[in-house]
This record gives sequence, C-alpha cells and structure tokens, in this order.
Amino acid sequence: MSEESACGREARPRGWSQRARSESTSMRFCSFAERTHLVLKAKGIRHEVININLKNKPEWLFKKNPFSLMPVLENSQGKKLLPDDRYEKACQKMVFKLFCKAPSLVGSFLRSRDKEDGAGLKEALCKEFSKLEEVLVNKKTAFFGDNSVSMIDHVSWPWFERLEAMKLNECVDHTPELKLWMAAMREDPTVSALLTGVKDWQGFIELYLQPGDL
Ligand SMILES: N[C@@H](CCC(=O)N[C@@H](CS)C(=O)NCC(=O)O)C(=O)O
Repeated sequence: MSEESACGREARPRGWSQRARSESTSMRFCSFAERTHLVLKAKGIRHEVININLKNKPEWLFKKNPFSLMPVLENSQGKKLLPDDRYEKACQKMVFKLFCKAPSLVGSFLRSRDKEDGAGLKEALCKEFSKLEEVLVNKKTAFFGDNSVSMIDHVSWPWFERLEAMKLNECVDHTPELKLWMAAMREDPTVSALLTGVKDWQGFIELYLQPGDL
C-alpha cells in the first residue's frame, strides 16, 4: 500500500507519480508525518513516502512548502474516516481540542535538559491526559469516536506511541481507560503496520536530538 524511499539533498526519487497517486514528503520519526500515514493507510490510499533529512533539506522541498515542515501531502483519495453526522464530527473536533496541547508538551519534554523542567512538563501532560480519560469514561467506548478507530484516534496516536521510548509512560498511570485505548490502538491493523520499536525511537532520539538541535 505504501512505498517508502529515502532521499538525499539533490536527488528526488524518479517515477513516483506513476506508481502512486498520493505522496507524502516526510521524515521517518516525525509524529506529524506518522499521523498522516496512519490516515492514508486507514483510508486505503495507495501512496508513496519520501523521507528526507531535516538537517540537510533538498531544494525542491522549499517549492512544495515554503515553511519546509514535514509532512507535505499531495493529492488525496480514499474512504471517509470522519463521521457523516455533524454532531459526531463536532464531538471529534472537541476531543481534538482537548488533545492539542500534548504534542508541544511532548516536544518540550524531549528537548528539556533540566530535571525540574521535565517534571513540570510531565505534570502538565498528566493533566492533559486526564481530560482525555474523562472523555473515554463518559463515552464508554473503546475509541474516541465510538467502538472503532476513526480520525480522532489516528491523529492523536503518534504521541502515545512514543511515550515508552521517552520514559513518559507514567503519565498514563492514572488514566486506565486511556491505557486500554492505547492497547486497543496497538491491535488495530493500520496502527500495528506503522509501529516503530522502542529501541528505534531511542536510537533516533539519541542520535538526532543532540544538544542545540531542533
Ligand atoms: N503544523 C505542522 C507541524 C509539522 C512539524 O513541526 N514538523 C517537523 C518535523 S516533526 C518539521 O518539519 N521540522 C523541520 C524543521 O523544523 O525544520 C503539522 O501539524 O503537520
């Protein structure tokens, strides 16, 4: 379903547009890119992933996205992951609002060099997760939309996938429903197809996020 290639500074993989109608310019360990790939896969969209080096970006990237941020998604097709019902759709948007502080807290934790800062960020993340726990407790469903995986689950998952590698698992100790949701997400065929092992995450964090980087 997806074809992946790595791209150096100059070269752009040839022939991609003939093989897949959608392509995502990405970085293998980017949570925002993973979010996109989960949705593409769940929708059954045949696509190509082109991974680039964020420390040595190719020239063509700036033409595609002047901000040169990942991912850049071009062309889209596939099945619907958002509910048709407007009320249900609005509910998903509200849950997304509740989730939206988590990525920056996780990012700040990753870059924090100071134990005290780290502890404060962990505490803040626990508070955000409590809000999501409340949603699941009130809904009494396995996932944030209903009892099957939908858009809101896919766009939140990448940050939960990284908790263990970032030694942030304790942030879900007080949220049993969220823990069950994480376990259920891991079982989902789309999610499990895109899972990255903890060791790979840790290797990436160690090598890529050297002091002063990103
Ligand atoms: N708002 C964007 C944010 C994407 C983003 O921050 N991507 C990071 C990688 S995880 C990036 O491209 N960083 C490159 C850079 O900062 O130069 C989204 O939601 O997709």
